[in-house]
Amino acid sequence: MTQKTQQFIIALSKGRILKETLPLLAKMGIELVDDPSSTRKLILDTNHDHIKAVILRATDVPTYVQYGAADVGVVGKDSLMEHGGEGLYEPLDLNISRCRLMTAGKPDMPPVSGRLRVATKYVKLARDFYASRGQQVEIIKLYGSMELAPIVGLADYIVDLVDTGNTLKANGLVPLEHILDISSRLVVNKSAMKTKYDLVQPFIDELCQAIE
Ligand code: PRT
Ligand code: MG
Repeated sequence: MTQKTQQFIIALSKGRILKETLPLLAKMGIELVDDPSSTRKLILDTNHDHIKAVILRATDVPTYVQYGAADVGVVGKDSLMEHGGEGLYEPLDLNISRCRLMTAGKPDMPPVSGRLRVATKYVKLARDFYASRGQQVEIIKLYGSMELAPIVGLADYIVDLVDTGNTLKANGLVPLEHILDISSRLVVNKSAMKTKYDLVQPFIDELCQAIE
């Protein structure tokens, strides 16, 4: 009796991480059949019948992999830590889409009396950072354009990703405290690591070689 080949599903983060992940997959001999920038399909075929890819919002990648809807995923350390990482292994640092998580604000801010107001989409990371310094803060959850918040007086500071610093500068803000170095990681569903070991382990090994 022939055994049915198990499916292997890779969850990829949209945007800049996807752009940097596809060349790594190509080095491993995995290529998307559908063009991710034009297709309306949500489950994409690859040149391997048993390997499929789903392209998701970065913040959803850890959730898909945690629940086993995808076996592995590629996601920024920022999204991963904000998710919490339950049910996931993180075997590889892909060293792509690097940036820093920082606090930022207006230059020459006078000391804030009372509780700081901090705008961010990284509620958990921001709370942990200020808690570690014993600072009382009110976190204001935003979904984008964090740089606007200090300018219009919505918040005293922001917690956001910084790469070149150009976005902060263009908005009259300065980077202040460095919280965390960010890069993209491979995450693996903990039970897939056991039940699909013969697919997962070679994938990890080949991706590791592709990074070098
Ligand atoms: O999804 P969303 O629209 O909120 O983010 P995005 O479109 O800015 O980025 P996207 O979706 O392409 O990729 C997001 C992921 O890429 C993050 O989860 C990080 O892991 C990683 N990454 C690496 C970055 C950056 N570098 C980065 N510079 N994500 C976002 N930025 C943004 C930052 O938020 C700020 O607005 O770029 C701006 C700062 O860049 P500089 O060069 O001006 O400092
Ligand atoms: Mg985006």
